[in-house]
Amino acid sequence: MSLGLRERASRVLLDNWHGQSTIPASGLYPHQWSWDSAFIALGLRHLSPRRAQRELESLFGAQWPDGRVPHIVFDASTPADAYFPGPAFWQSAAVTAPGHPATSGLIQPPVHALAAWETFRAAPELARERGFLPRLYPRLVAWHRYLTGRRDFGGRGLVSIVHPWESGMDNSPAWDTPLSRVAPTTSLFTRRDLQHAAAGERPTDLDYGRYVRLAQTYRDHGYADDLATHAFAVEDPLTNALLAASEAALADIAVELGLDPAPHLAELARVRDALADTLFDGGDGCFHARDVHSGQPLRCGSVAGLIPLVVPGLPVADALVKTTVGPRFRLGEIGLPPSFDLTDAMFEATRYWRGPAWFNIGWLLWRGLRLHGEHELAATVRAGLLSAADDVGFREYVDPLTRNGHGASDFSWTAAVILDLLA
Ligand code: 9WN
Repeated sequence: MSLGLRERASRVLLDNWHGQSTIPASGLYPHQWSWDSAFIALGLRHLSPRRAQRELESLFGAQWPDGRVPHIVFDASTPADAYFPGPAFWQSAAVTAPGHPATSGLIQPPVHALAAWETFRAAPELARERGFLPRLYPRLVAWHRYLTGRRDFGGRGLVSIVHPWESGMDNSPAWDTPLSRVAPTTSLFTRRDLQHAAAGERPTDLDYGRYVRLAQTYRDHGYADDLATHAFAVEDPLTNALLAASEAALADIAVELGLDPAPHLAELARVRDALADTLFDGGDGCFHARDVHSGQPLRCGSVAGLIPLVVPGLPVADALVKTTVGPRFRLGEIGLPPSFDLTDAMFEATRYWRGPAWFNIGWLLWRGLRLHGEHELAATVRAGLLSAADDVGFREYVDPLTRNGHGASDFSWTAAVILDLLA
């Protein structure tokens, strides 16, 4: 099984390579996406370490002067109307230097330093020869500085996201309450996603109207980061957990570069403590996002609440492990992580981030479980992900109960994490 699967996964990454970076999937996602590129590099490093390095370098080549790494870098050779919202919507040229690639103005979860370190480890000699880490490290530091310096709207040492697209888990039920306060846009727009995917597996039109309104407002304020501009501002456990894990990776990178890792280790400890002190719910055995405007926890069964397992030294890892195997996620039994609580009435097995299992989330849990010594459960997750991909191909997401595939086919990060699990 493994040999064929590896070859098929490699083929997906080769086909989706666009010269300098990899698209998530043809049709639905024809440009470069930020956190996709990080997961893609984790797989590409086994296929072509040089391409894996390029993947991250081209993403950081589109970094903004303020340090933010945009969630989409538009491919200039792709028709402008291939994806909505495209370059004309975001108008990034107004805030970046001439010649800068066209991008969106939002961010995505900061898994990049972790991917950069793992990419380095796959081919240290080549990376040293190419100056991969010396060039990337200052950019990674500026990225984290943007997040901690410009996005701490709650004043509690955690990063706030200002749009559901920033969470990477766009229509998660966790965002329903803060999103309900957002008036949908009155502008007319065409949803290109529905030309490539079934409406029942995507966010609703009402969701999209609100997504567009939030993005328009941010853009119309010159992408300024002040809380008053943002109707939606939440502290998300997944974003902050990946920031902490990436600080740990920055410490490793600093050592490789002969620099002092201590500031990164201090930052890791600071974010970890802030997470555990403020977003962990002991009664529920998981982390909840917090709505910065209302000050209320967004109690809901999103799998994002389990992702802090990737944080080294997390003091509440045992409680999280218990939750992963309990009735809400049944990870030990089904081997695939539902994106939402299976026992909740809002669970929808095939609608995007409201129930389906995603391979990048499975990879993060696999990594987190191993980090905390849960090797047997990690092996179950690995086997679940591999057999699902073998059965249905490299789909964007799968129904965690029937294992039927949904969303895009030949989806890059699915292929990439499978390659990594096979390595
Ligand atoms: C909006 C590319 C991206 C992923 C996100 C996923 C989806 C975009 C969309 O696709 O979001 O950014 O058009 O729906 O939710 O996690 O990065 O694969």
